[in-house]
Amino acid sequence: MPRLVVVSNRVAPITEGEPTAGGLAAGVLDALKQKGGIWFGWSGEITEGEASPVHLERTVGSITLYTLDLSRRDYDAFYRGFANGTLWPTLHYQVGHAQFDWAEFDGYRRVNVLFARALARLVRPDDMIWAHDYHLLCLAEALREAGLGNRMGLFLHTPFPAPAVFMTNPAHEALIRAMCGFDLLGFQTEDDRTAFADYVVRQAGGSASDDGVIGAFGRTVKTGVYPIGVHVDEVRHEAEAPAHQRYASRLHDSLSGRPLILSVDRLDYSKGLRPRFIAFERFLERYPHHHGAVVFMQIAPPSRGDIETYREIRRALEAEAGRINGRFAEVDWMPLRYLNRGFARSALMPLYAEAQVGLVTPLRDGMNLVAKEYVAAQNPDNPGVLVLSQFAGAARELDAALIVNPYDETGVAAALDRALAMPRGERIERHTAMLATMRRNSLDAWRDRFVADLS
Ligand code: ADQ
Repeated sequence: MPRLVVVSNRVAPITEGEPTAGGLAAGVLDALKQKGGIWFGWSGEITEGEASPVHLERTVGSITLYTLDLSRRDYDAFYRGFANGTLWPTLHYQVGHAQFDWAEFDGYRRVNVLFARALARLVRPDDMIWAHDYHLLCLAEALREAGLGNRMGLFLHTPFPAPAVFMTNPAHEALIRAMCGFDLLGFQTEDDRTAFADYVVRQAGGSASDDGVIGAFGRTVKTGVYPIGVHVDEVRHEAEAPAHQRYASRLHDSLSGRPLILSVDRLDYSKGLRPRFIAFERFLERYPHHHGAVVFMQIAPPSRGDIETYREIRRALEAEAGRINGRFAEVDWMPLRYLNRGFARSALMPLYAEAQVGLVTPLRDGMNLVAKEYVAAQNPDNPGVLVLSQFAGAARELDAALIVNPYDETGVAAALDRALAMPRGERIERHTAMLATMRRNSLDAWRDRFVADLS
């Protein structure tokens, strides 16, 4: 049986017998457990000299984890530079945050080649290679240059933007040409897939047929839509697990019966945290009957802290949180709780279950698993309400949420007021519809469909 070789920028820390993190890690791990195989990626370590050779990280059952360390120079150009300073903002339509430097693009390609050469020594001719995300757009091209003829697929976890946005990146053509080195390109939504096909047809003179097959740069590539999901029952189970209620019960006690609006994100400008804080302020201005009667909690651990834009957004949020609380707080009520830290998954799911409103308002998001986890964690007999950005991939499936435009702060404020007043019957109806969709598009379905199409 062909093995599966998974390649992602980072390999998730996994230990036998312990629950894994959400999303990518859980989905990938299930696939590897079924088929056996290799997971390869960067170790997270930086060496002061050259990149290290591949080393065996760990063997977990039938899965072998291999990693390599990056040199400082590669880390700066590839990871901090092109991947997170250029591609991430561009793919999320945030071109104002995107920098561009050809030397960083060279570094990005250099690391893709480094990965490819390392992989060439690990894979067998009939292995299937499944690459993940925007760090590895040039991997298949580099693998083919290294002489590999394996089946190769890429799943893009981020959005793929409209061609006019993608073309603000001066390396756009080289990137699309490289992406066409894969046999299968998977996207989160039909919007993303169509945007890619549009580029191929209108900018690259290629072809796109109704069944998703694309012809460009002398290659034929299948494209498909594979919305990533969650293990619905597992999330609910975790949300209720008696052993993990420590934080949830402290939170519950501190609320003294007040309803909770909850947001959980990595601290990233694409997640729309600042406009969300302003929308909450607008909500307090326009609906004063909620004063003293509701609490908004934002959980946002810092991410990518060595990139200046990320330090800026952190400073801006701290200032906004202080200003809003200073303006509205009472001696016995603090409207906004801002927690600059992460929680273990086992503690997070019970927190979702405490919240009457899940507020998920990214400016753009490939999918957004927090939205799905929030829905899955709810008590079906008395569920909370999801307020969801129209620009999250999840909005394509979860159309029974209260859908908002995150740029419309007044609209978000109105949705919060509506969510807090929503009768139980309507909440159950919306929740039931979302849960049914999420069961259809589960994490298992995501993985099985991608792997089946790749093979
Ligand atoms: P992310 O941008 O990281 O992922 P998201 O999908 O919301 O965004 O979160 C991934 C996981 O991280 C979730 O399982 C969530 O529980 C966890 N997480 C998020 N914030 C956390 C916090 N503050 N504390 C603890 N855990 C937290 C990228 C894309 C998304 C896409 C996923 C998967 O940007 O659009 O949904 O990959 O494809």
